[in-house]
Amino acid sequence: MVNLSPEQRAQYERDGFLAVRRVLTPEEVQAIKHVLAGYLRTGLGMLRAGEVPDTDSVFYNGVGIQLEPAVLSGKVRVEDPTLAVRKIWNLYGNDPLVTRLVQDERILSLVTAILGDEVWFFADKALLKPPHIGVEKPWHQDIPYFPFEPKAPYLHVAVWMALDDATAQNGCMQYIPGSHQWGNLTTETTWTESVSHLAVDESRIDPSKSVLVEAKAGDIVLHDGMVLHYSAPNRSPHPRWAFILDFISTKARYTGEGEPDYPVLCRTR
Ligand SMILES: O=C(O)CCC(=O)C(=O)O
Repeated sequence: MVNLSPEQRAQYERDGFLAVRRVLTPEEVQAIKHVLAGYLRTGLGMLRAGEVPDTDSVFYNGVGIQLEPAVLSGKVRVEDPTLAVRKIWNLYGNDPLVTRLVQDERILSLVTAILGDEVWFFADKALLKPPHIGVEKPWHQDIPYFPFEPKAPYLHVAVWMALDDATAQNGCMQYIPGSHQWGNLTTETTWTESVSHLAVDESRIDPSKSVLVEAKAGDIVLHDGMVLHYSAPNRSPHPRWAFILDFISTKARYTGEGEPDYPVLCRTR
């Protein structure tokens, strides 16, 4: 169990994000990386033979794997799948370690301290920013991506786990403090080569107000679904792997088809 102090809670409510240091052990970080690398090596084994998929994403046993644009376009040839991928997602229910992690009491205690006793687990994804070619994630808010209303603060928490040390050079997270209170600024779909994003009204963003949150492997950064956030391209020789879990308060209204079939998780005591 990880308890947030009153100061940490107040900081999260004021800024819309909060770094919680040294939550995962080095062994746990290595175990998650090992799982991800296993899926990448199996799902993208073709790279070793110099073959590149002709689509942006491939699926392996229900797990999605999205190539970095530079690899997909052939601009850069990478044979090692762990150095070629932008994103891998949907491991919950496929991999036992990730399935356990989603229900880990340290994670759930952090999430329910913010969202209340009952939450939906919505999604998992790892963003890998390989050395030299990892693309930026433009400024955005998360909730507008998700089939939930209202687009308002304190209904979604992202649990962003550093699996490598994340620095200004390899693309650590950046936030505009307090912007979770600014309403829905999402405007249109934009593209970074083959990768689509929901962009926000850039005139509202003053990059000089952005706070870089460097993190050591094993640290967690929590952020609200409405806070403006960004990560820069990785121009360094070091990878920047992060694993992200998205949780939604069951007080939010589901706007997708039928009934939501996301697992409902409760505070552990
Ligand atoms: O890890 C990153 O670079 C971006 C993560 C992000 O934007 C998110 O979790 O919404």
